Amino acid sequence: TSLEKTALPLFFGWFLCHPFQENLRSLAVGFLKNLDSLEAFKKNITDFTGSTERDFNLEQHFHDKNMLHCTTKFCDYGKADGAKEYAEKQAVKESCGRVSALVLDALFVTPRTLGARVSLSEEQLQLWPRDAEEDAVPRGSRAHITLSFAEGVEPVQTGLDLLELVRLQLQGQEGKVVRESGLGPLSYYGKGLWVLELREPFLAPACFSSFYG
Ligand code: 2AM
Repeated sequence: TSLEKTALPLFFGWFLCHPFQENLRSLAVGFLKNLDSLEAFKKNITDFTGSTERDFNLEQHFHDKNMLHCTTKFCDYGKADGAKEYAEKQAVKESCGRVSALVLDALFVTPRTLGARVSLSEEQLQLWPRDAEEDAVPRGSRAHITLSFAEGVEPVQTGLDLLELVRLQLQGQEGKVVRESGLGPLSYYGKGLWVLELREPFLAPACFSSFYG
């Protein structure tokens, strides 16, 4: 019915429970500070600044973002393909309001976005849409939390940046380990893509819900 159509949200996803939002933000700020101070990062600064040489500060490059979450289905109030079908799935209906633990196993940064990679459990994959990524990558590869993005960047970009990393890794590229930090190895993959693989994953309880905005 038309009434149901109007009920489709902007998106569905897992929303980080409160103290964990702050903890993750702190982790991300530490990551940026660390990266900013690295010689290897400075050497490749034109990835971020273009050809121009100028004062550059990673933390100022990225805006703070509130309400940290992992999007499952972007519905665009029903305009996105498959939005209605997704909203009507039994698993989706039953899961609204449920809390599960998200496993964050890496932080990544590009000139466009700052994100955390999420490794979904079998149960969480039940809520992952079929059309989130193409067949060439394992299901759930795109799952992430956007921590921030640079000015002028579209919100959809973080997932695309993560998919780029996944593709590189599937091709056998490992990146160049630039530093062994306390949290894990920090690698450079070229073209401004930096990845911190977390030795100890960050566990974040998160509530599955729709978001209307
Ligand atoms: P995000 O998941 O990387 O944060 C509202 O814009 C939310 O939906 C944001 O969380 C955003 O990105 C996500 N989003 C926006 N456009 C999208 C798209 N075309 N495909 C998938 N997710 C999208």
